[in-house]
Amino acid sequence: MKPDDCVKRCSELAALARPLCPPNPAVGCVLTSATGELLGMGATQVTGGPHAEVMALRDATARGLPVAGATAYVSLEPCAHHGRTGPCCDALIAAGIKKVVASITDPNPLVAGQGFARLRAAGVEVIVGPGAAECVELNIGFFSRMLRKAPWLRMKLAASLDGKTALENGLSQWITGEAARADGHAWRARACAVLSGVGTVLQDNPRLDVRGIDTPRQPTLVVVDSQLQTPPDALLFEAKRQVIFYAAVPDESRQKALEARGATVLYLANSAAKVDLAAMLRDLAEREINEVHVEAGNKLNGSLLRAGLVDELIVYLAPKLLGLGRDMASFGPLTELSQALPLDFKSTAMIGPDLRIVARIRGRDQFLRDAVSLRK
Ligand code: AOF
Ligand code: ZN
Repeated sequence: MKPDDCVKRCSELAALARPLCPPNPAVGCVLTSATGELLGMGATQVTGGPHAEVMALRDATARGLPVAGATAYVSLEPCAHHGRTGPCCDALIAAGIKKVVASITDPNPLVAGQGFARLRAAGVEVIVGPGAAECVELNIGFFSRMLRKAPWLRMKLAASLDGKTALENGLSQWITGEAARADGHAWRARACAVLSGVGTVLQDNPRLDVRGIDTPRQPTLVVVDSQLQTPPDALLFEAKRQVIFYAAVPDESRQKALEARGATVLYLANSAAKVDLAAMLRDLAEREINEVHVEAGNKLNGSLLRAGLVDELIVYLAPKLLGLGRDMASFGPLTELSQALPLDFKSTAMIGPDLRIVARIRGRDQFLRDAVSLRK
């Protein structure tokens, strides 16, 4: 295999592992002989399971192929710490790997260059860089959690072409088509948490879980509910997954009723007796939440945008006009056009009859570019 193909295969292996391994980053590894023959491949397994490098070494063993003197391509720096598993850099050294081509330094402070240092100290040649952009995009939430101590926050919106998410009377089911809704579930599935607000819970009684997709795990559901108004018989309790309520005003009996349904209730109030959203995101990062997928109403959407906490929008636009109705997010009114929130369109795609736009709040991904340019 050519070096470029090995780097590409690592990204592909990592992408396949992506639904399995959060909060771990998705990593791929390819082992080749000095003459470029494929010896083994692997990817990160479910949390607590082996990392990509160990899977690739095992694959070579299973094929009966010796790896002494081989090159390891890997889409993240091999780890140097004892976490849920042992250090991959030591496993590579012990196997006699002579060269490591890694995409990017692991931002985890427990690793952060130490994996490369240990490999070099053992006489292994280390090259860093190929495939870095792919690795950070695939693991955007992991990089965000490690480098910003906050999850990557993606807000999903479904609207008519004139930007309405519901009629004035609240009717919203359904504006976009089935294909767009299925695509939305795929984005939910890749997140560590789905975030919504009590307004949506009371209005729509949604489940907010991943359906119609074969997924090994359900994202945690996070509900912003200042006064704990969620009814204990809400449909969201039907799905098997962790549910966390962030509240502001303590209420012991409501708290107990929600806890009796298996939920966790946390109080994080700001001075206005509302949930401190920035503190909530820091708390979620401490709970190993990498990507947060927001599906909420215009109030919570507006609060998150006003607080400068949104990184990315994923907008499904249906080819119809609804006229007067509900907006995507309530903030403003702004008084100058220069106050507009600047975005960069990242991608557009047709999803069935609807249009999907992924847009980033300008500058929010600077930490990724910094991480890519860092070569250790
Ligand atoms: C690697 N290869 O495939 C991945 C790595 O608790 P542990 O032992 O599973 O370690 C988790 C950390 O390992 C994670 O935070 C990240 O720094 C690194 N992930 N490292 O060498 C892999 N997924
Ligand atoms: Zn490792």
